[in-house]
Amino acid sequence: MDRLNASRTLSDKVKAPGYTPAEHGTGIVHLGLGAFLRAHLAAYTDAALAASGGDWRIVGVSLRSTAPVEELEPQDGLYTLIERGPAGTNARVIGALSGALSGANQRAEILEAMADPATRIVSLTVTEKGYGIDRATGGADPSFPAVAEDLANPIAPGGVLGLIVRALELRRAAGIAPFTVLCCDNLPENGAFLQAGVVDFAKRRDPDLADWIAQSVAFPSTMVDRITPARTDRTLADATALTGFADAAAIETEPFTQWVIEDRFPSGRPDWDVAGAIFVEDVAPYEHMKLRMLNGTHSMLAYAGFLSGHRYVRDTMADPAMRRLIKRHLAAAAATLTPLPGIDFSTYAEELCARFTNLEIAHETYQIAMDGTQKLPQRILRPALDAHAEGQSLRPFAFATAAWMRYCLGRKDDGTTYALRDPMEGEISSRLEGLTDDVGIVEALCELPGLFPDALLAIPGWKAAVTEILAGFLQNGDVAAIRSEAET
Ligand code: CS2
Repeated sequence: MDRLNASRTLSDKVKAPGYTPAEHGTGIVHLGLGAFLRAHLAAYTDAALAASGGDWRIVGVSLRSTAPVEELEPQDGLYTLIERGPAGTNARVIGALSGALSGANQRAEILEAMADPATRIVSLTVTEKGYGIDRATGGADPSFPAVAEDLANPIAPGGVLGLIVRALELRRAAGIAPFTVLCCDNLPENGAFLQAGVVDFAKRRDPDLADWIAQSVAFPSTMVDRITPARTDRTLADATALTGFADAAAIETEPFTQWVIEDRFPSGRPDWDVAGAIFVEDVAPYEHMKLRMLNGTHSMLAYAGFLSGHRYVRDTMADPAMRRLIKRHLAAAAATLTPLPGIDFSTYAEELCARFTNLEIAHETYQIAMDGTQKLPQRILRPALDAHAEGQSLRPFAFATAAWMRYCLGRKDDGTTYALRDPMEGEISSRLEGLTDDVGIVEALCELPGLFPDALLAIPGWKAAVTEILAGFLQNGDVAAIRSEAET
């Protein structure tokens, strides 16, 4: 079967790019060449290129793996984006990617692309754990391997902070205006978060460069949203059926998409607004809404759902006990938010339930359960602190936390074992070694460095509630514990 590429005539079952990709130059280097870039930022850029043109195509960078490059290079960066929803399936071929590079063997080319005057934005989706920023101090984390390596060898960096700082240094030396840095990961105040990490990394190398970055580089915050499950064989088979060609880079997603961005792009940006992006002064309230309601509920349902045998998010919505807990969590998370003009949080919650119910999307609870230590603080623990400050019930947050702790044991009630897939996996397992009692498990996990805010641990009743719920899981089994929680 021939591969999809720029010389192919596509079948009429799929929408082709509304422009000639090769006529548009590169303006963006994106770090993190995964599914989310393809379903979100590249799709917005594709629509902006079709509507208003411009040299805004994207060079995608996979920091470690070469697989995305092998998928995309033979296809001239083209890939099929399949949207699946209750109203049917839509597919389009995206032309926004102008190239693909891998940090495994192309570090010099990556720096060259980032230092190129044509590059005006460096955007990122490297997941919460990919930055090497210490959440407690806000600075670069020298215990993170890529940070240590790049501090030792700053000329040929391979990590996020090292690459951004070196590329900015090269631009400054050559008298080229800096690029805008656009963090698109699910972290609160993600622009300020990345700025602090970058400036601190630069300070460890050259305080003067750090000052220049602090003063001249824009780091707008963004809220990104589109549920994008891992690709399956069905994705690839459907892409072939739709385009008429083999497509190793296809991706599937839901119809819903949202992007809220702070409009601080001193060197310009694509017309993402024509594709529906919303530009605002302050993204923080939107980020909190999405992180706490969508992602917080996702994490809760991932742990509880996985343990009770639900493979996909949609299955948890079909389980009456889980559905009640999902609704309870959405309401509790909403209650921690400051009002957002024009947004009704209960309508947003209903829309989220509809999205979670999407029968066409096979989003694995095990996928969402990954990297819990990186997700819990902003999704569950901070909201719990705010709920407490407002005199609201801590129970939904304690339940989510206890479900995560139960999940950390790495074994289902039926005896099957699974990998935690968390950067703190080794530390979690060694702390839990030999522990079987609820109190011991809660203590061991609460002491994980940098995870639980001291203020939360100091709240009378917090640990007791988590311990009581965990005891229910351990004594009665996961399904019974979840059912009984749904009745409280
Ligand atoms: C999910 C997110 O895997 C996860 O942790 O909660 O990837 C979620 O699907 C997206 O943020 C939706 O925009």
